[in-house]
Amino acid sequence: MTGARQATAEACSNVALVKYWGKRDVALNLPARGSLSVTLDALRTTTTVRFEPGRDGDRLEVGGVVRGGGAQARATRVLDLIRTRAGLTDGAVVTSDNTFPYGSGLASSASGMAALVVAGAAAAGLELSLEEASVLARQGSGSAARSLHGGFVAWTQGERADGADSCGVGLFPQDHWDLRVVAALAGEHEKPVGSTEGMEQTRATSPYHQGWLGTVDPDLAEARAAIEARDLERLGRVAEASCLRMHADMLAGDPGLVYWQGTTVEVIHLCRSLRRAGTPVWFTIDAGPHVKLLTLPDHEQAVADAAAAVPGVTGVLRTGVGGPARVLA
Ligand code: 2P0
Repeated sequence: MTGARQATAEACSNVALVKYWGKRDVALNLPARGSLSVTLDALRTTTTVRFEPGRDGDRLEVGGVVRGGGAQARATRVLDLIRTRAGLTDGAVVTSDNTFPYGSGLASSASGMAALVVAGAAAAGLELSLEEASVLARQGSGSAARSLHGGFVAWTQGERADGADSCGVGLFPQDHWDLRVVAALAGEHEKPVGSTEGMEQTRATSPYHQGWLGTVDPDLAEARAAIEARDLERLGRVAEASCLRMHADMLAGDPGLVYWQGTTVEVIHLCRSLRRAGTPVWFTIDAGPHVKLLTLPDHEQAVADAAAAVPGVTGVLRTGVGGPARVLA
């Protein structure tokens, strides 16, 4: 092979409406249950991968800063899968930029891994379906499996030991429903425990873990039906329930995991008081302090203004439903 091979791709982040918390295989990032998400249009990662002949090792730069440690190891894990498939041995230079804060608890690993796989595969000359790309992205970060598709996406639990059937599947496309998500940022707090470690800690020590897992399949069916019917009240109820049950499971571990800050709780109460006053708005929270508020276009501005006024909220991001990951160049 002569010369460098290069491609650029973009992918959107996602937020789970029915959560993933617990693995059946840690090395392959295989989930104990499925999950369901909406792709987030305004939260994007753009990534360029360049395989350089003779280069030893990979170089990862995100937002102009060279990243080592776990971030680089995950990128290399995914690039190795691509190199093996393509019969390549060259190291890669990866440059990546986000439209939202990196490592802020807004799922930069989901859009990051999805964009890395799509750019890496294109640079290596591999033609992958979105499902095949999802299987590779999943091995970098579980939630990335859902960021290949646009719209509303299921990540299937799968049954195979090799994980080939555990990938993101598009349920409803981007234009199915104009749902809006307002993210209320509850400051910059270092994550006490990363998701991978947190899930294992919860699985090993929480007496509620089997109870949590038992809620997921019924919630998936309910969320899917609610999205199909474009029924925000129905979707909001199941999304809040899934979120709170997941956090109950985390809290019940030893030691319990507390990802919330005081501001997080204040935004929960704001959401419910807005709802009592007639605004259609429901919340969900991931492994961090920020609160994502689910609403409709006519109410997005009022929800964003109310969230921004909560003491401790350091910023508000607004987004609609995003499209699939794609090659740009
Ligand atoms: C989710 N989260 O469904 C859940 C809800 C956080 C809380 O997926 O270990 O970075 O790489 O598979 O995907 C965040 O965890 O974890 C996550 P790994 P990931 O969105």
